[in-house]
Amino acid sequence: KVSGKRQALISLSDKTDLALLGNGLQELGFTIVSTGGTASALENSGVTVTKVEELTSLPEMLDGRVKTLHPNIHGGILARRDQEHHMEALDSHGIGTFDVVVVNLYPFYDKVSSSSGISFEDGIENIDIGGPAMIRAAAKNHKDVLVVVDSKDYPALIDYLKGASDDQQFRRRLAWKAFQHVAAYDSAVSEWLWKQTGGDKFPAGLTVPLSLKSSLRYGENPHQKAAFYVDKSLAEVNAGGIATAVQHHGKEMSYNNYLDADAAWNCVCEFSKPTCVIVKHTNPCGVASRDDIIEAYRLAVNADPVSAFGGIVAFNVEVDEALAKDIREFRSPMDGETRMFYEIVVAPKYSKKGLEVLRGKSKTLRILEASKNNRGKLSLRQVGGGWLAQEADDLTPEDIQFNVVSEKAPEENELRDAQFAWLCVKHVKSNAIVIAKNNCMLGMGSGQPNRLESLRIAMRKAGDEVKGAALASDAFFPFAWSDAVEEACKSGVGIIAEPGGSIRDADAIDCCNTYGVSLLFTNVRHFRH
Ligand code: 93A
Repeated sequence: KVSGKRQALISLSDKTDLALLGNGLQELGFTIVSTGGTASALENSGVTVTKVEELTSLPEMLDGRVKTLHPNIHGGILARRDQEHHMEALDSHGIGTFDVVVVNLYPFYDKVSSSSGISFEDGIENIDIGGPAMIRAAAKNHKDVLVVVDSKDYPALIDYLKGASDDQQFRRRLAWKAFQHVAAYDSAVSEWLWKQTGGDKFPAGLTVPLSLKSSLRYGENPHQKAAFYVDKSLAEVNAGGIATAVQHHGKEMSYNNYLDADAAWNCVCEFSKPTCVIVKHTNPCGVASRDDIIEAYRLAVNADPVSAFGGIVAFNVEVDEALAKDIREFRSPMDGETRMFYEIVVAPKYSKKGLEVLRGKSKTLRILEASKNNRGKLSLRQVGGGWLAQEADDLTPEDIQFNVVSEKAPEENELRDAQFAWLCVKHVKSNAIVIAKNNCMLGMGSGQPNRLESLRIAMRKAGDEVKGAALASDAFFPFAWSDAVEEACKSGVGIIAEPGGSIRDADAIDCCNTYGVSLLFTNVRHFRH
């Protein structure tokens, strides 16, 4: 080594905990080499720094495009310590080795996704070239170079350097993380460039920059290993959604918790009025909108108290003290005694008191604060040997027209009920039927391979209340007479909303006319497989 001292190379856009890192390395006797902005920040924290220019004998040039791309830097990272001729080459050119490389990249995702937007030229300038080159070089040579891309790893790095052991697993883990960081970055760049080609239609130039959020205790069942990955290009710009939710309390989120919380959150976000949605096994089993959110909550539980027990409760408004108390105390309508038990409460906000009260409900109750998922435009599902990609089903209520095809025109309140049922049915697994009245779901049937059976389940749950209620079906009715449409009419529903489009549409219309029921065609289907 030229200086005889261990050297660390630091070049950071995100300077979180830089002082901790710089001082930690300095105390361990490292010489610290750094780029312009990082060097100034380190000096401000009392760390002595060697500027990269001193090693390269060249200034940062081309507006910063070339700062560290130089053999005096990359030679010091890439040289194999076990190859004599590598070390001789470094010596003959006066190049010192680097033992530690700490780099994070230009904030490309934040810049191109900022709400104010940036020009194409600015987007290009935010593509980091020198940073990934250093990270890749260090990760390749991780046997001798520790590479850190995440400020959360600074304490572990310092501890490792203090210790005597040379744990190759630790080094490999850092290298793995480093390549993940670069891969996610390149994916985001490529995705952005795809959009700049005017190609925002499918088939997209699909690259999904995934990064590991956490290992999960297990998957859908305890014998399945599992983990949660976030879509980095989305999560880092605060795109909302369950991946970015903050957990205030409770047991660790499980695989099924994430699925259910996601379903509940997506459903409740559909509604503009104060609404409560209760989900069990990804299906909403209770939904109600009211000006008074406590009333909405109670109605949602009452819709199906058996299913609601152990479910996920979502609100689209703040949980204040009064609501939190009701969640804590409300007794199951089944026996009027047992307090309702839930896995998760998810809401956009909690008042201080509200949070305090909910925390007191149980040790395990997971309390999530989520923001609206406003960029989840791509949905991916795995099939054997491949992935299916589609745009998310993000039609809004305003996008849907409810065309009256029956002789009977609906009353205003019937139309409102049908629209409410329609919002709910979109979130129920196919075949999906929802029965609703007065901004409250009364019954739902889901996941049955035949529509008639889903309808019967929904009607059974709605009981007597089905009279005059609205019924929504996620897809058209293949048969009407002596089948689903006639059974619904006979049960006394006042209005039916369905997509239409069956070769037997005329039968459905005739049937509704015979029973004096209003029929609406939406021309939109909401399959959910
Ligand atoms: O413009 S670059 O692609 N060319 C380079 O040679 C280079 N070297 C480091 N970007 C480069 N960097 C990046 O600068 C790092 O990845 C880091 O994000 C940033 C740190 O710059 P500063 O220390 O001046 O704040």
